[in-house]
Amino acid sequence: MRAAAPWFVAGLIVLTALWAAPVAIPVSFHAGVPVGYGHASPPIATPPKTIRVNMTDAPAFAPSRIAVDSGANITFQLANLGAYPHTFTMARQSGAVLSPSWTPTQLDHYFAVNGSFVNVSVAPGRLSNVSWSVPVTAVPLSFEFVSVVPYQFQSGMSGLVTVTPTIGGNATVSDNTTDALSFVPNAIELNTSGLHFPVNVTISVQNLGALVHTWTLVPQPGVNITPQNFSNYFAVHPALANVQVPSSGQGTGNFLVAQSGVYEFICEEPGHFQSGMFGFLYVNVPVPPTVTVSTAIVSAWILAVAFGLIGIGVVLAAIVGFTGRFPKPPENEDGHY
Ligand SMILES: [Cu+2]
Repeated sequence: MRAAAPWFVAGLIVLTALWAAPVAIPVSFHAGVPVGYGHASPPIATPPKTIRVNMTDAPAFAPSRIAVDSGANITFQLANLGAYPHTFTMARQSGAVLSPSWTPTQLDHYFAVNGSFVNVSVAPGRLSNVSWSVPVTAVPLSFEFVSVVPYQFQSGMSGLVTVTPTIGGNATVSDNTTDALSFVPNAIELNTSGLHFPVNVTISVQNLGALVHTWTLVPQPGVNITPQNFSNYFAVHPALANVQVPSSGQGTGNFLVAQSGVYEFICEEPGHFQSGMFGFLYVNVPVPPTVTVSTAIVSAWILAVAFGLIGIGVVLAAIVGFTGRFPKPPENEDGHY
């Protein structure tokens, strides 16, 4: 047993080393390059707007076409210039087309089921003010308005409010390029919470080196392009931003971002993307706090330690083999094991 002990110890060390070597210990640490942060601000509020709409016995609204901006606060000033009552009744459903062939009952039924944004009855010769908060939208909307007094809509008393999307806010993002063919930072976080899309983003890119670069942003979130396919990709999906970064200078650009997500940006100068010149713009997506790097480096480190342990084991085994034994184990006080 005593003779086998050193080989047992050496074997244990080797087994430990072999166990450690292939284990990919997940090691993560903060990216060497700090994360950049964009800054967002709301748009300048549009002042409340008063829109006068005349109601006549034609019967008709004048004007019958009204254009408003997304999110605006509107006061309709409804003037009944006729001898009959009229209503200003606006549908809640964008794009809904009300049919003049409907009976008054069917028209009432439509509004009873679908609701209305505005529904005001104005007596002959009277003026009525009603306020309306235009929905916030990133796409155009349209709402039909009619008079629900029987047979007025059926006789043509209708109109249309169109809503134009507006920019929900502004943001600035900055980045740097280096002659090491890298973006610093290569991860930029932009938080636009509280704003609606689209958000107008101004990007400025400072060149910290002499080589010219581009800061070229993919238009679709969640898309990863490669050095091999990016030319074809941009041919089909025009870049959202393509900032030319002059030597030792600054390039600026502007783009509208329409939705949250992770957008990749690259340098289009030949070979730069391939050399690692790319990064990501995180719109309302937190930048992962840690970046997991290749475990190859970690494995190499563990291998070095493992081989060190093997070395110690071999030396220990050699010593034991040479001297024939381990140091004598300490004896108990009473001399027994
Ligand atoms: Cu470049």
